Amino acid sequence: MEDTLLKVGQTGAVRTLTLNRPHSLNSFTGALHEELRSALEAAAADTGVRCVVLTGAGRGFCAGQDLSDPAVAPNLEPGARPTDVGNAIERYYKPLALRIRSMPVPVLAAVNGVAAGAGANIALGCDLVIAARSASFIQAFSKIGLVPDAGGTWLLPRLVGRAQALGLAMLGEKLSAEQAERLGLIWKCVDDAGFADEVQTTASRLAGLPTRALVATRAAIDASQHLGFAEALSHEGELQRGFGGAHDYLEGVAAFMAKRPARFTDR
Ligand code: T3D
Repeated sequence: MEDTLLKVGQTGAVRTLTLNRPHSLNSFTGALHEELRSALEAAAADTGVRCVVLTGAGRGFCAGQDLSDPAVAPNLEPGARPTDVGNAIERYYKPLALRIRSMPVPVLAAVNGVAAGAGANIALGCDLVIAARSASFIQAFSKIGLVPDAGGTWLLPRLVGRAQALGLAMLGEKLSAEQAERLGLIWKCVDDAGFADEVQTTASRLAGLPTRALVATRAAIDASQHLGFAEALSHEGELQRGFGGAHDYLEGVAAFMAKRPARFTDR
């Protein structure tokens, strides 16, 4: 057994959260959910954190729900009431997906190995996904009689379009990191040897950028799904009105004019 279900590390302003149940490919139990929830809350509240990296220990990123967890395992006793799997979604997966989407800092999924079921969709809900070339993505739900959750039905068609979303979700085939990059499902696939460096470099870059503008960019892109073009233009105008008076804008322009690197501090 691991000492801790979630490892928490910090390099500069980058907080790294490592799912740490490698014997079951970091599948989720209620206890792991609770630890991850607390760690995300702590990162959100800590102004010294400007980027969160989510990754997995061992050879997997996350295999979704731990199917051996008695809280979700089907009750096979004759006449037994069916297990309410929806409870796990409402209690854990929906809050987790929403928390990641509303973090006050960018969230980078560093997919080190297989990401299956809710594990895949939690990764896809992060702002950037970098995968090691040996990693893979599986919408494993159809194989066990479920539908994609943890945001999958929303994320997949928006990331790759309806045709690919349905293919991935219905067939549940393993998609290599390279295929995922080619489809536009993820930001980048990198060689295993350079994976850790690429993750740290990208996370540090994100941490050095104007955090509040990055987070507003995420929200604006998500909001644009429900807006017409003219409404999106107006929304952008409102946002720029706010950001134009913020310290980071003054600093960004001053740094550009002085030909020096900017030091963004708003959070
Ligand atoms: O159910 C609810 O509560 C609702 C919520 C649902 C959300 C979901 O995420 S549903 C989807 C759940 N996940 C899956 O169905 C994926 C199950 N796992 C797999 O299909 C395969 O393990 C993988 C394709 C991910 C990887 O295959 P492979 O061959 O590389 O590894 P493996 O040998 O299958 O797994 C290694 C070990 O991890 C193995 O244990 P062992 O035999 O060495 O003791 C395996 O049982 C364990 N493991 C992998 N995934 C899970 C798991 N144990 C529990 N739950 C898992 N999800």
